[in-house]
Amino acid sequence: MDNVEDLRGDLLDAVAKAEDLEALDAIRVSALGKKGRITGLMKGLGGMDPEARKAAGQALNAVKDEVAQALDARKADLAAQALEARLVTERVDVTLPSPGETSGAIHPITQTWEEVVAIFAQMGFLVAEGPEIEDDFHNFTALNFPPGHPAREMHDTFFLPTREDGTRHVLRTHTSPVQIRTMVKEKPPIRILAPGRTYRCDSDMTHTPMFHQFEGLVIDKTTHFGHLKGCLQEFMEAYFEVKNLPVRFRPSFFPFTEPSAEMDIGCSRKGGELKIGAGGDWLEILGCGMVHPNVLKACGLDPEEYQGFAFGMGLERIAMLKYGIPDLRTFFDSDLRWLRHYGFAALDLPTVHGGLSR
Ligand code: 2NM
Repeated sequence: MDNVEDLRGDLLDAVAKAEDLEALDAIRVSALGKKGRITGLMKGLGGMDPEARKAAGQALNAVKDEVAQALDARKADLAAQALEARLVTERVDVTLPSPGETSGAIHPITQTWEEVVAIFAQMGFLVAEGPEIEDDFHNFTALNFPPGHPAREMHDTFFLPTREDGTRHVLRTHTSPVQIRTMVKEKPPIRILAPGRTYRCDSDMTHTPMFHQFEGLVIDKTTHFGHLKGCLQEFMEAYFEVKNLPVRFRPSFFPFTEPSAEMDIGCSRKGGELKIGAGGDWLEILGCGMVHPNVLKACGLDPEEYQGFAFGMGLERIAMLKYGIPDLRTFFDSDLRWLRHYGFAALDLPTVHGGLSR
């Protein structure tokens, strides 16, 4: 049978020398487990006479407590050492400069948004924003869509549940309601850019239920179609970084403008590759026109006194053209490989003077 003093020495020595939590656990089992050495001695107490049993029992209990305490203390030491080792290897100096290669990137929609804002801001436009949930007046009626007009169906509108007062709100189908809100609130001259999310119940290869639009509005006393042409030509040349870009305007129809036009820019499609610039081919790029007198009236402006132009374009479309992104739906997939490929360096913000893109 084990001598209690020798056993105590053996166990405390082993505990002190244990290098990791596994070794420590093996010692605990060998001492205090079902078949452990201390447990074995405890079982032996039953065969002793009462006097000897009392003395041996006390001694054994004392050793048992001491070993248990040593095990706990060593376990805490090892845990502290492990933490210390981790802190050394995982140390981060937050004051060091960025290593340059960071895992985050600016989404091409954000990049394009900032580029377009920078160009129009340079021309003196203010950015205006508004709610994405709109009422019928701001999304349709004020824009010269009479109730029941078939053009309302053209828009594949998302309708919200009818409210208690009988009104039915919509997810805005364009950012034009922002222009309406501005004309209602402010006196001309008005020069605003309305960027934002828009929604249409449509989903296929070339449509997503949410997409981004940039609309612009200029209202003053003598603003005319020549101003529209010059403004949009200047924008296209700045955005696509092409001088003397050929442009043309074709007649079109929108309820909210008269006359209405579609703007094309020059391009070449040689060898199946699309290139913006001179080249004999044309690419449809945006819709525009002179604001309809009914729209001005709906906003409380006198069409005999004020006139102006408006335009609208899709942000995804102009981003795809500039950055060679072939599939619209990939903008919304949150695919990290795609984001790393098409993303932009953070803090590399576009300015007209500093260059719009890398
Ligand atoms: C377009 C095309 C043409 C437009 C008109 C207005 C408003 F509010 F002034 F009437 N905002 N936006 C407009 C005009 C939008 O998008 C293709």
